[in-house]
Amino acid sequence: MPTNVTPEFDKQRLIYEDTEDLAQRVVELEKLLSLAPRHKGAERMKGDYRKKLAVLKAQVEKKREQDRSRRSGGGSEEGVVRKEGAGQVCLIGVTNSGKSTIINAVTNADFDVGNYPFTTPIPTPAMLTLEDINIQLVELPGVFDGSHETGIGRQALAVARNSDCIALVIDLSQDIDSQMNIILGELDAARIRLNKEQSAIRIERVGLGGHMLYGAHNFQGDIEEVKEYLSARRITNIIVRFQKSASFDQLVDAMDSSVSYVRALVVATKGDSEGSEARFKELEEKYSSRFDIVPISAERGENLDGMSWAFYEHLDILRVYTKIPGKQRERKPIVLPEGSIVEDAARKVHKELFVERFRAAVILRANDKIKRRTVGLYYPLKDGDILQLAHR
Ligand SMILES: Nc1nc2c(ncn2[C@@H]2O[C@H](COP(=O)(O)OP(=O)(O)O)[C@@H](O)[C@H]2O)c(=O)[nH]1
Ligand SMILES: [Mg+2]
Repeated sequence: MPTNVTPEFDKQRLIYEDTEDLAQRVVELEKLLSLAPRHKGAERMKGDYRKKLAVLKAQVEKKREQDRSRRSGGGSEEGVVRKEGAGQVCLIGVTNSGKSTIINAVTNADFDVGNYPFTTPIPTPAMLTLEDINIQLVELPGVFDGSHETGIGRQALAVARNSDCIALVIDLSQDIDSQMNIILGELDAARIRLNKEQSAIRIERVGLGGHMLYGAHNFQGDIEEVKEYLSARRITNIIVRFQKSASFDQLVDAMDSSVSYVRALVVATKGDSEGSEARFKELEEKYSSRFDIVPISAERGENLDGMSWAFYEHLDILRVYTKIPGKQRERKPIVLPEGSIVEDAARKVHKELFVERFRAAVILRANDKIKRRTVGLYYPLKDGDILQLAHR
């Protein structure tokens, strides 16, 4: 090889070549690339290694997928709790962290509370009424290190994956890090990503056209690596849009339909217990950049309203009240995803009348500068809007 390389590089090359385990090969090859010379003459060699790296990563990923589908018996999601109400929040935490007590405190439920492990062996729902809507709370069985490999744990995580929001319940009377590590580790193992931007990469499988990669400047790496990866996975036609800065790992996630993205927050409970203040501070220091953290004491009933509204906020929904001119608005709202427009509400009221024969809509916003506005079908709605629809 004409390229001048360092002795470290040569040594690493031997290590890499002698490594059999696929995942370890990836590690060694990445190390090798980091040791490669920076001058122009080495570009070609580095390019070859990068291609190899992409192929290796694809092989590792494929193997993981195979293992996964074998473990989960084909990936069917059994035991998912039927959703009811405006949205579902599931509570996940280690055993005895206080999940049942929280649910009992804000719903009519009467879950067993115990100072012994695994009081709640299956995902159990209860309804929280918040003003004029219902939010379904689901207690998941306590997680522990490796619980995703047990039947109960798998079932629990299947519920979490399908949920609208995950509340990480942290017991402030105990060590923070060990609880966080277990919960985050188990969720991660179940391929559930929390509060992650799903939209950094958009994937579209198409019939022809080859590898169409857009926004390549947003890819944190060599775009050739992406092409190699796709080829190694035998994907010939695909559109990949890098809409925001994204890493190779994010691409792998985006390609994998088994990864799910769920909104999450932390409920820090037992705020009445000894040492809870210091632990709460620690929790905030370490995790407030990733999660909203809501401190409560379920036993003393402290900040339960704050917690309930935090759930609401994390469901990313809005409430719209329809109104017939001259009458009071409807008491029960229509619940829609945030970002919905007049048409979405009209569709729920009566599609033929108010969408197909739509004439106009009036939005009443009591707290707005403009209290009454006439709008079209595509007008964006806000939480609390009162909506009058008129048809032809
Ligand atoms: N001091 C205090 N103890 C609590 C609080 N919430 C729950 N506990 C206690 O923690 C233990 C476990 O509660 P439980 O709700 O069964 O936990 P789960 O296993 O997560 O459902 C029980 O002994 C509760 O009395 C709280 O806010 N403060
Ligand atoms: Mg319980």
